[in-house]
Amino acid sequence: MRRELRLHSEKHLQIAFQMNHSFQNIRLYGILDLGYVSAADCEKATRSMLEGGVQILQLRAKNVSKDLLPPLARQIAPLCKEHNVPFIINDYPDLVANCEADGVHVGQDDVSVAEARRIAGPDKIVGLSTHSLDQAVAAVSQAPDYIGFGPLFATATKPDYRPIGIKDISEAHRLVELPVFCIGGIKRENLLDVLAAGARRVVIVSGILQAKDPAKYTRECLDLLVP
Ligand code: TZP
Ligand code: MG
Repeated sequence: MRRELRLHSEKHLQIAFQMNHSFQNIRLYGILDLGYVSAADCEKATRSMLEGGVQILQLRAKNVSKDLLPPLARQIAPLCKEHNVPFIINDYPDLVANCEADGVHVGQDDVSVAEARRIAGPDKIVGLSTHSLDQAVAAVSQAPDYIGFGPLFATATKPDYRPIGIKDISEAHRLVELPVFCIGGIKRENLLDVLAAGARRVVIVSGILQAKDPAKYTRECLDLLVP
């Protein structure tokens, strides 16, 4: 029994190492949010984001029937695979397999990281949202593969959350030994300020999806992130 436990935790450590390692070069996280893109336009928007260079892509569908996600996800997953970009489903660990996804993103009020991992599978990516420095520090004990940290600025994409600003970004990076993705109200125009405050990785949602040319906008953001 003891030996099994040890083997299990070694395997988990190895998986965690591989996951962390694979985040090494990931700086730009794009979210295909159905609040901005219709189901009919998902494929086109996905192609633009991938062409522009998002390095991880999430499907986020609030206020949309759960049944609609698998067929949509199965259009998006192969495109992400072609670009070698991990594909993440928001909120639903139980849909990961059916959506051909590489992982799931959960919030503070969703199932725990451990439960999400149990449901999605041990080799899947599990991300966790955090909304304060305290939550970011507390996230470490849950061992997600990455955290979101924000909203930094007020944003229509997540209107009910108090923006936390940029003052805690470097402390979050100092205290949290996980990939930290800053999120919330980040646009091409304020990206350099966010980076100057200590951010290394960012999520950009409405900035990309509402741009006249989403691929170009994405490329310009990536150029700032990876000079
Ligand atoms: N979690 C914290 S802020 C946010 C989420 C999903 C929304 C980010 O969207 P935008 O449009 O880039 O501000
Ligand atoms: Mg959620």
